[in-house]
This record gives sequence, C-alpha cells and structure tokens, in this order.
Amino acid sequence: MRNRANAIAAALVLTCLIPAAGLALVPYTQDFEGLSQRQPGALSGDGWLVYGNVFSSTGTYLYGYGPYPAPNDGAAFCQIVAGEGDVDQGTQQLVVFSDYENTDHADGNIIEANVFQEQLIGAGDVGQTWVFDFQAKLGNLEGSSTAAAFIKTLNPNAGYAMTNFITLDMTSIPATWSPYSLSIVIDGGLAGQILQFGFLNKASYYEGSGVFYDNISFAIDGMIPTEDMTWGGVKSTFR
Ligand SMILES: [Ca+2]
Repeated sequence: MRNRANAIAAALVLTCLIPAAGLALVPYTQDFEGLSQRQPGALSGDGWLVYGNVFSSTGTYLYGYGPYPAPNDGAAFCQIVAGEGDVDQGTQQLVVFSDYENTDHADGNIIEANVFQEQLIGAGDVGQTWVFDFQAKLGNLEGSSTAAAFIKTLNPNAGYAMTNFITLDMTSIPATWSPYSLSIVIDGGLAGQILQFGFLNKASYYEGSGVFYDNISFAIDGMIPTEDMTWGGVKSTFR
C-alpha cells in the first residue's frame, strides 16, 4: 500500500506539472527488438510495471504488493528472451510468468502476477474505442496455473476500485504464435481514471506459468502505431 501511496503522490505531482491536454491515452507499440535482453532495467525503462496479489488456496484475498518497476532477471514476473519467435516475432520476445521469488508459493497460496503498462484517461478520450493487440504462444504453463491478458481501469478517487476488468484467457492457447485482441470503449465516467493493459497469471507451488508475447500495440480502433506519423508523442497512422 505504501508503494501505491507513493505512486499516488507521484501521480499528483505529475498531474500538477503537465497541462490537462497531457492527460490522455497515448498509443504504444513494442516488438522488444530494441530493448536490451541483458539490462535489468530494460522493461521498466519502457514503462512496464508489476503488481502481485496473493490468495489462499481457497481463493481468499490475502495481500497485494507493488506496483514495482518490471524486472528483467528471469526470477520474477517477466523477462526479455530470444529465440522464441517465428518470422513475425523477430529475435526477441517478452515472457510473462509468476513471481517465483514470493515464497508463499511453497505454502500453496495462489500468486497472481500482473505485468502491465499504465496510463491516465483524459476527458478527450471519452467516446473512443482503444484496442490492445498482441501475439502470443504458450510457454511452460503447467498444472493448475492460468494466464490471461487484460485491460483494467481503476478509479483513484474511489480507493482504486476496479471499474473495468476486460480479460482474454490465455491458459490453453497453442504453442504456436497467434494474434489476439482486446478492446475498451472509454465512457464519460472513465475520465481521470487509470487504465492498465498487460498480462497476468495465477500459479502456486512453483508450477510453470510462462506465456510468450510479442508485437504489442495499444491504439485507437482503426489506428495502428507505425513509423509514418508522429501522433501524441508516439508514431501512428491509420490502419
Ligand atoms: Ca520481437
């Protein structure tokens, strides 16, 4: 909670420093080719965050921790890997897995590991449909582990209550690359709220939970980030 409180304070400072027009969803694209596989801060430097939730074996919520900058060391949450791609995925990919540094695995508690990007929704985004596209293939997910992709919205003015939780189950996807897509319509009540998009898994007893992801895009429906046009600080063009 303390970290979230610090994040709130940081967000408030940020809110005061940037003009209202800066509070808006911005397109994002990532193929992981330009990030250093060996740098511990490669993913956090690109804005990736992690958050853990822990449940008892019967599903009772126990505690949460984070958000923290996303690690890239192979021990917890996520890592840039190489050699898992087909033609479209190039050399490097993202793998998302459990927080195996959380020793509650040994007690049979269920660790929910979230790996995500976070943005603030502005009034100007209302009425738009934003699409989260990516490609994925199954990794070493096994046993009782589950995985999902998600778009969440959280209301900072209501104790970070979750106001949207749009998911796509990735538990039983094939071990070959396929495209996937999620979308959200930004209604008037969401202005000023936090939007997160990314991936999660639930695992226990240190069971495998890995799913590979690549070619991530977050953009207004009908737009796709490319090299052609600068838009909102990120390059985008019409699809
Ligand atoms: Ca790639």
